[in-house]
Amino acid sequence: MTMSVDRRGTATWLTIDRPEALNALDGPTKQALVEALREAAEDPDVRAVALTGAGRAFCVGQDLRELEEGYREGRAPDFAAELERHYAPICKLLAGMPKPTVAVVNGVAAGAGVSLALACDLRLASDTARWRLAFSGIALVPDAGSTWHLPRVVGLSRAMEIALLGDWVDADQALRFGLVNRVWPADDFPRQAEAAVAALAAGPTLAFARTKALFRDHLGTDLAGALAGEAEAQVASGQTKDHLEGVTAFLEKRPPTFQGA
Ligand code: LHQ
Repeated sequence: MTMSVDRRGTATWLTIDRPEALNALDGPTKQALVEALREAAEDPDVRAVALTGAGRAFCVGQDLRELEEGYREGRAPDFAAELERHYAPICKLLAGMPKPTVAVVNGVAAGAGVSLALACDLRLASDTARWRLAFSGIALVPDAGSTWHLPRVVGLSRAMEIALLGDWVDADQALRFGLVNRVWPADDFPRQAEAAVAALAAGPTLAFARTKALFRDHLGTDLAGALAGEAEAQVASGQTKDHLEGVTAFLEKRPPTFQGA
């Protein structure tokens, strides 16, 4: 197995498990990721999805060794097919996941590994994690959704810096750039990340799903459209059990217990 799926309470943890190749994405790993993400999306008992890597890396993107034979013969891979078969579905599944997605960035992230982290809602990182877009190192353009996500996450100027200057981004810089949401010391990172994911998995899942969809949809909407979208989503949110529980808990001066329904 090149990827493990681990249920921890109401969260599911997907761990890319090829530490000897720094969790580079070969065909079976990408296929396993597509399937695991589909299952997580459809399973109502899963209320948050964490994506992480085994060993010292998060993920270093496409497995270049898998493509070695063609390159040695002077042929580039069929990029259109590669991207359509796995990277686009993975990116869309992460972005459209009707529950929070968290990249738990335990170490090096490069190439499409950065793209996967960017497609998640939040990025939590160890202070040993470092980031490099890496595509320019092999004369490619950023892919797997990173041309869409990166400027939106860090702004156009920093996206240009990360893509064109190509330097490593360390934990401090990643935090300053807004590339990551939280950084913790490596020894405390597993505990902190697990607690953060568990808190998300205990949240108002349907409201979270609608929040995600509204933010993404409204990136291309004017204010009037956004107000209309919010109203529609709020009507639906108002009819959930979790809304009733949230208000009741407030009135009773106790923390709410959300069921994700
Ligand atoms: C790897 C890889 C790797 C295979 C380390 N593949 N084995 C491209 C094409 C097609 C379609 C769609 O999109 C893409 C986009 C992409 O994602 S292109 C790939 C972008 N990623 C990279 O260019 C990163 C390449 N890796 C590196 O530059 C280094 O490994 C870094 C700087 C990440 C880490 O360096 P070190 O800490 O010095 O480790 P290492 O280089 O010794 O790597 C450890 C092992 O991992 C090594 O295997 P070996 O058998 O020699 O011990 C590497 O070959 C393997 N590995 N990245 N992408």
